[in-house]
Amino acid sequence: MSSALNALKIRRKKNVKKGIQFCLMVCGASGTGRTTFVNTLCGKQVLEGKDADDAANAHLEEGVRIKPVTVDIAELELDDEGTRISLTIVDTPGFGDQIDNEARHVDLAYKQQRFGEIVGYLERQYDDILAEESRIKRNPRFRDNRVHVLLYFITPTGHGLRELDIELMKRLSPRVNVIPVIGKADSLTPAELAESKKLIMEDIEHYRIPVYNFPYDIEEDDEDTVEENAELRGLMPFAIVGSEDFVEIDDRKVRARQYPWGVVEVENPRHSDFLAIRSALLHSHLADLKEITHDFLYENYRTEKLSKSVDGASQSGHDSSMNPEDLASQSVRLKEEQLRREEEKLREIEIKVQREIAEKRQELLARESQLREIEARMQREQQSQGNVNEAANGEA
Ligand SMILES: Nc1nc2c(ncn2[C@@H]2O[C@H](COP(=O)(O)OP(=O)(O)OP(=O)(O)O)[C@@H](O)[C@H]2O)c(=O)[nH]1
Ligand SMILES: [Mg+2]
Repeated sequence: MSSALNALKIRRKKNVKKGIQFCLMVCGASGTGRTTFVNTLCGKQVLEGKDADDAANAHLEEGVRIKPVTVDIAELELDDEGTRISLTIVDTPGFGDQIDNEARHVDLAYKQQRFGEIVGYLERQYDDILAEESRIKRNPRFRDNRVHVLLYFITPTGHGLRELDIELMKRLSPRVNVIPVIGKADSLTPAELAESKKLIMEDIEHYRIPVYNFPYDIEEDDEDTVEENAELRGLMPFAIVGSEDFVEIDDRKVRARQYPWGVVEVENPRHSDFLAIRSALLHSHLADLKEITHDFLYENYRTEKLSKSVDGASQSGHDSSMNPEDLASQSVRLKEEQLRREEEKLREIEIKVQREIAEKRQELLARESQLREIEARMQREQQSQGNVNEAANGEA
């Protein structure tokens, strides 16, 4: 008992040491500043630049190219208590511009492959949990690698979404919390940026892309939450500026991009939404993103997967954008269905066993009567033999 308690305490301690686990994926076209953003967010070089990642991984099979990297960002002191976060970053291969230009005919296969890799990665993490959950003996070293949020980097074109963005975001959002961001936002003027943000949000609404939009309920949530979430929603898509360099401003070294005409400060809210997205991801909305991943996105995937295995074709094509109530009732229905099937199976077994018992009893009865018959015959034979002997004796 006490050793179990100790083990529990040690585990707790380890968890505190390791910090809260959180997993972020970045995705988008090549050169939109994903790597730079990740390194800016973590305050250190977590991901290597283009040359290293492309050359080294070019020969690997697809799927293997998506590799998570875990970094401890305890030193960032994200709130008063100094929360430690064990942050896992998943970078995805950037897609090139050939998609927009001449290569339209090779597009489809290329796109399917790229999209498949990313969606496949997300689903594999769910599969791993699903398998772990159904083990009798849990693997103590199992690591939950589900992705809690995906930052989708939109190219700073000044326009709305491209066809590719729409398609990919639509495919990703049933599996992960997607937050749209504009990469290298300093390449747009403030007016262009504002216009582009507006167009992108119109596209997201028009194409009904279920991005993570900092959900709130005016009646249920407290005033601060409503205000904070509305503010964050208003910033979408977040304007990202990242930099590996520091510039000295008023005796302070700040992360910034130095241009001949001036300095763009990463953490200046007038220059970028970096601080807002960082604090939403690592502080205010971390728990919500994890909860939605577990309670809704994973649950949704699980239901789909189980319903497929319960009765193949009839369930497979259902809409993954169902609302939570529908999903919950679907999940209950599925469980009932499974129970019913199991009961039916049990009943069948029972009937079979009873039939077998009845057959055996019949057989026994038949054997008994056979035995009785044999006995009677033997008796008769003995008797007639006795009679013959008596007669013979009489004659003699
Ligand atoms: N203007 C501007 N340039 C940026 C910003 N972030 C990165 N860059 C530059 O854009 C180029 C590409 O940046 P990366 O961070 O490597 O972009 P990526 O999306 O990881 O690119 P790939 O991995 O090659 O697909 C580099 O030259 C960066 O210095 C930014 O916020 N603003
Ligand atoms: Mg990169």
